[in-house]
Amino acid sequence: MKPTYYITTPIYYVNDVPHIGHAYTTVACDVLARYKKAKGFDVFFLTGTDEHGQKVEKAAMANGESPLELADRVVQRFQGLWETLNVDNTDFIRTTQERHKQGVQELFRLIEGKGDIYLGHYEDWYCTPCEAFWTENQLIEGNCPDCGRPTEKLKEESYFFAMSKYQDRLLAHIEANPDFIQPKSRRNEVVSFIKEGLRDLSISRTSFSWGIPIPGNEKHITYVWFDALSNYITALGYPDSESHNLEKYWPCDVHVIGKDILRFHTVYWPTFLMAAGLPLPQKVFAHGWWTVEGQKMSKSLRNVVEPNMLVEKYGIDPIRYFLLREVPFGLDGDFSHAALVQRINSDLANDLGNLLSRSTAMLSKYFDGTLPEPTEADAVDAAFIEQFTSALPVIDSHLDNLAFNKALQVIWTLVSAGNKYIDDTAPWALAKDESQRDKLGSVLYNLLEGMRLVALLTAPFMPEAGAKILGILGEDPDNLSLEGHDNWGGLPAGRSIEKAKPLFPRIEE
Ligand code: ME8
Repeated sequence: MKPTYYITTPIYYVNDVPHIGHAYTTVACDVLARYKKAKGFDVFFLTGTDEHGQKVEKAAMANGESPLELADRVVQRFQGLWETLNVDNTDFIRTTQERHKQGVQELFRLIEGKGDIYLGHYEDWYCTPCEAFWTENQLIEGNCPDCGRPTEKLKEESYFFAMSKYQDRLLAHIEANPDFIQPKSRRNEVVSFIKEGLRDLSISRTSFSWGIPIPGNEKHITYVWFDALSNYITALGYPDSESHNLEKYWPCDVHVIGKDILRFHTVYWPTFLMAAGLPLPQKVFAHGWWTVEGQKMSKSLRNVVEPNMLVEKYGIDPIRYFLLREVPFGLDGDFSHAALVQRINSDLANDLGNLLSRSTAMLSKYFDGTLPEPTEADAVDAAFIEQFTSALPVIDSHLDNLAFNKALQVIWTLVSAGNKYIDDTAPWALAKDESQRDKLGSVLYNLLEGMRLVALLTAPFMPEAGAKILGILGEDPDNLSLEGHDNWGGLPAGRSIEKAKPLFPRIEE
């Protein structure tokens, strides 16, 4: 049986349309999902939408539509974008789906049955126009931090989850599993937060109605984070499923999230799971945030980067590449058009595109496009080949650590090695000397075989380019498997390979 790999994105709120930040998380997960598939894993890659809660209810009201109408409309924007970006998710969960609703209610019942959910009162400062509760610390001179109007102390009946009970167990788990929260700086942040003391968590609301009713007391709806976090198991069919996906894929290998929702995933979610007697996720990785041309992305600044526009202008693969190459995953980064154009022109058009054009053009010119048999490798050839074989495990370990930019750096050292190999071996000089014919043949074989491996390694990041290069090399563009295909020497001599057209056009701005 194949080993399994379960990876998730956050489920995105439908009160906002998708932007570059959402694309970032989802593409990152797609790259890992594709890579693990290529390595022979049975992959379950989940994304979806978070459709309940007051924010969605309000956005719908402002638009004069029902929350579900809003959700039905916006979910298409997300699904459409993932299709455009070549995101190959296994499932897409919407929290308004019946399967999810049932799972959430079951999880509530289970935890309640174990005695970790109780009915009490939630008391805080309430802003009636905003329909929002605020803690004393959040108020600005006693007024609502959002609208500035006066607030009043209000008591609302609420169900509570006994989160405080799990404080020590959670800390012990984090200590015993150093990889549970990544990167390390985030882990320290969570540990300090827990050490300040966990309070029981209000997990129901009565002040609005757009949510999953609490079983047995329908005056209450489920708090949106209890609802949303459960998606990671309801999508697998929790509490049980004919597909047995829960037994097969849970606990997940990694929840990939933005740093904004770290606490929900590393404090709330694990303690819910502990209460339910379910295993915890293996890893939660919080990536950084993108700013745009140095500024925070916001509707009011009108600087929200719309991924569809970028794709139209620059293409899918370059955007996918840029997002993961530019900034170390885990750190904040800045999106700028200049940086994007620079990456496309130098890494893609110059380095990768030129290597393919030069190699196939020389094969055409010197061997009529027929791949020669490689003869014995001399020191230069051996060193070139060795770079490829030694790079594979390094790339593998970088991807296991979600160090996408490092993995790409290593792949690009191979691309550079190819260009340097051409300069060092000077095929044009070898071609002038008939006695060097075998040597010339080996050089071209090695270049194109290197190209094949580069294509396979690049394919998770740039599926179109990867498949295109493989097609040019006469390989099956649908077979992106790295299992048994990542050994040196896969290209059969004698094959016809045509001169490639430029893979990435240079962007002139
Ligand atoms: O928080 N840079 O949904 P959401 C990088 N529904 N990533 C960004 C970003 C930026 N500027 N802006 C958003 C929610 N993101 C909840 C999640 S999960 C059980 C429920 C990404 O629509 C990042 O991954 O606000 C962040 O965590 C996510 O979008 C938040 O999406």
